[in-house]
Amino acid sequence: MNKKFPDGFLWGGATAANQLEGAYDEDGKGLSTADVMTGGAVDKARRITKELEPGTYYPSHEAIDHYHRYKEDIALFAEMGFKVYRLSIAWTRIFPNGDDKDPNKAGIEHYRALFEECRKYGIEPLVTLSHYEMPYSMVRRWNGWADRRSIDCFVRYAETVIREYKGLVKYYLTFNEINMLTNAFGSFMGGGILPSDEEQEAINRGEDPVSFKNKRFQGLHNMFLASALAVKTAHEIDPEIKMGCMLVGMCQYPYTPNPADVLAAQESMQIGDYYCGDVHVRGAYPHFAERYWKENGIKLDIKPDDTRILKEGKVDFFSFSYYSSGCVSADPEVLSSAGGGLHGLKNPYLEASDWGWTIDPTGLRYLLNALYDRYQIPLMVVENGLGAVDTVEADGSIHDTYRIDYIREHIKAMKQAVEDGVDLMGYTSWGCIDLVSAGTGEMKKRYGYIYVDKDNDGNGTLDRSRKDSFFWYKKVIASNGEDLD
Ligand code: BGP
Repeated sequence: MNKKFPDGFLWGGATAANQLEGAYDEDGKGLSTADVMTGGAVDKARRITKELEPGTYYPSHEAIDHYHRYKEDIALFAEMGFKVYRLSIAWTRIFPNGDDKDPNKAGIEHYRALFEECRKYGIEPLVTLSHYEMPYSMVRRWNGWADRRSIDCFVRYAETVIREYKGLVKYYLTFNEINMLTNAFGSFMGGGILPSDEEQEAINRGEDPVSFKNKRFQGLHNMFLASALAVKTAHEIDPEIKMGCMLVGMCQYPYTPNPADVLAAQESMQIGDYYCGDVHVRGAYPHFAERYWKENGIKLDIKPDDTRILKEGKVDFFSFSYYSSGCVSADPEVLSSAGGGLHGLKNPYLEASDWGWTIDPTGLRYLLNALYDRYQIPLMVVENGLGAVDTVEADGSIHDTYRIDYIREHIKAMKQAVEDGVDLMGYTSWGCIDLVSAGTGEMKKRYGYIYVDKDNDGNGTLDRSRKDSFFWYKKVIASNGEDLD
């Protein structure tokens, strides 16, 4: 069997405003959560400074200056043959404080020009409404998504942009990697939620205090409502618009065939993937939610109308990021000795990147099948790629064969899933142009087909150049995923 990628398959790349735009305070933009995060490294967490500290380096402030160079960058995407470009709108360019009386015209016009530039080349914009940033003013005043007031702010923002860009933008995602909120690590980037001093102390001891878990799960509930209302509104504005959710694709294997590990892995995917996926796709919490809330001391404020709102705002497609897989164990000894990180315990069968993320193309096929089994709506892989250090040769060339190998194997896995019968709409690899890492704030963790001359300390010309992977990906797109050599 050699089923091909469907005609019209959406090949392209993905970015996020706070990781590439820069111009953090230009043309009326407000301060966002990303703007108060310092640089970090693989072994050094990024700091959140409650005020901007003079002399501290904040990677988002200039990033790769895409705000001023978007025409050059989109021309390069077009040269690769992109059919789609996934980007996010900085909420703070439209509503600098979240609840401003009127939207900021300069912000609206900026994105209109950017979308028109994409359309000029026949590139379909795929827009994330909130990608790891929100107005910091909403955090200061009411701790971000922990408070229901954020719902109205988001819905007004979503409605404003969806109306403004009617006819220009057909595909939207509501929240980037919304399920990161199930994890303490994702609370600020994903939900603008800060722990109290007491909670922070417990987190520093490696705990996840009940009160903080409560804030995050309430935050998630508020975001689900906001997403559902945005979906409903978008469909009313233009029935042609397709709305998607966006999750971290969590692929979790049992560490051993011990039934206790198998069950632990199942539970991990239930909370990791299906808790958020079900609310978005089925419009209701899954069967296991109640027990989870009870056992974790989570008490949600669910209003009588909420159930109806969630039902009325089901998404049209399911999108997710996929970088790595992890293992789960029920054995405390393994838990303390196996090593690992964000994605789970380290899998002894897999190699890992320099940042410790295991490389597992088979996991992508596994996850595509698992998600399609459950949801039966079109899927899209909207992030995937290898964060790696690149070396620029004396003649300026960059031979990033490791990146080509990584992406090739993942495209093969997607093709297998298509042959399995999965309805897959498209693929946008992450960081198609080098940008700031979300996790570490570094520049040297590069994902791009396009190199950007800038280092971790902010030095460099910001000049763009084509890596070997640029020419390779161009061939992949031109052959609709057939020519992978
Ligand atoms: C996802 C985020 C992206 C992105 C990517 C790579 O979680 O949606 O914003 O940055 O991961 O992660 P990192 O930048 O930490 O390498």
